[in-house]
Amino acid sequence: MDALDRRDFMKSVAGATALAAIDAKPASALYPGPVFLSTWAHGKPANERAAEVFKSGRSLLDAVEKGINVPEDDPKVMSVGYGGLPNEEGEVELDAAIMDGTRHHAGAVCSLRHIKNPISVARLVLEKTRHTTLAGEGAFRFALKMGFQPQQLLTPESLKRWLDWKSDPQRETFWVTSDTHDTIGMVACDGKGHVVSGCSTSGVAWKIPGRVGDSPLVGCGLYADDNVGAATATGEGDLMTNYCTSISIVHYMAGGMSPQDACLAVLKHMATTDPKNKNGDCCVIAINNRGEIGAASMKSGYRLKYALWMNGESKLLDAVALY
Ligand code: SD4
Repeated sequence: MDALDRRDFMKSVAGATALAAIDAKPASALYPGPVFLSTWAHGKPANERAAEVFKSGRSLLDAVEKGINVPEDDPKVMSVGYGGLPNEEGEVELDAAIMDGTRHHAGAVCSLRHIKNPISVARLVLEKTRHTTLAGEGAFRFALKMGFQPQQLLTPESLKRWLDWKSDPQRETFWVTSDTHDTIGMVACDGKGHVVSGCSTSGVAWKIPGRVGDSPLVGCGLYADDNVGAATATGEGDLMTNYCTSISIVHYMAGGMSPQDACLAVLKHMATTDPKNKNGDCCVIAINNRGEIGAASMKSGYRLKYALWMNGESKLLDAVALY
C-alpha cells in the first residue's frame, strides 16, 4: 500500500466509523430545495418527472421511483426496462433497486423477466415485505401478486440487435469479454437532509442468463444514508461489484470528503489496486445530505453525461474523467 492508498484507506475506515456515529441532520442545507441527479441523457427527463412528482407533494421515494419509470417505459432507451437489450438467449432480464436513506433499507429485484418497471417492483419489496432482494421467478411471481401485467419486453429494434449479434461469428460474449450498457441511476436530496437513491437496468447486453450486475446490490450499485448522502454507479457492474462502489463513496463522504472528491477517490482506489481497472467503463454520481453533488468517470473514453435538476433548472453535463 503506498502512502496515498494508506491515507485513503484510513479516511475510509474513519468514514465507516463516522457513519455509525453521526446521528444528526445537517444544520442547514447548502441548497434548501430538492436536487435530483441522474446518469446519462435519459436521466434528464427522469429528473424532470421526479421533480414534478415531488412538487405535487409526494415523497422523495415516490419522486425517484416515478422518475426512473420514464426511461423504463421508453423503448428508445435500450439499456433500461421496455426495449432493454436481452441476455445471450434473447430474454430481457431486468435489475433494479431503490434505497431510503432514512430507514437504511432498500428493496431490490434481480433477473426479473416480463415486467417493464422493475424499480416499482423493488419499491414494493421495500414497502410490503420484510425482505430486501427478490430474484428471478420469485421476483416475477411477487410482481404478479402486486398487480403488475406481464408483457414481452423485446421491441422490434432490440430483437434485431440481438439477432445481429447472434449471427455474427466474431461476436464477443461474456464468457470472455463485454458489450453495451447504460443504467439509469438517480440520487436525490429533499433540501432537508433526506436522501434516496435508485437504479434500474437491463444490465450488460448479451449477458449470461441469471447474471446479476451491481445495480440491484445494496452498497454496490446504490446506497443512501440520511446521515451522510447517497451514491449510485453505472458501467461495468462485474468490476464495480468487487469494490462495493456506492457504499465506498458514502464512507468517503462520511470521512469528510465532498461528493466530488469521494467519487474520484473510489475510482482512484480501483485504479491503484489494479491498473487494469483504468480501462474500466466505470462512472459514479453522489449527493450529500446538504444537496452538494459529485460525478466522475474512470476514463475519458467512457465519459459520463449526467443530468442535474436543481432550482427549477434541468441540465445535462459532462462528468470529470480520472484518466
Ligand atoms: C450492470 N452496471 O449490469 C450495470 C450496467 C450499467 O451503464 O450500468 N451500464 O453491470
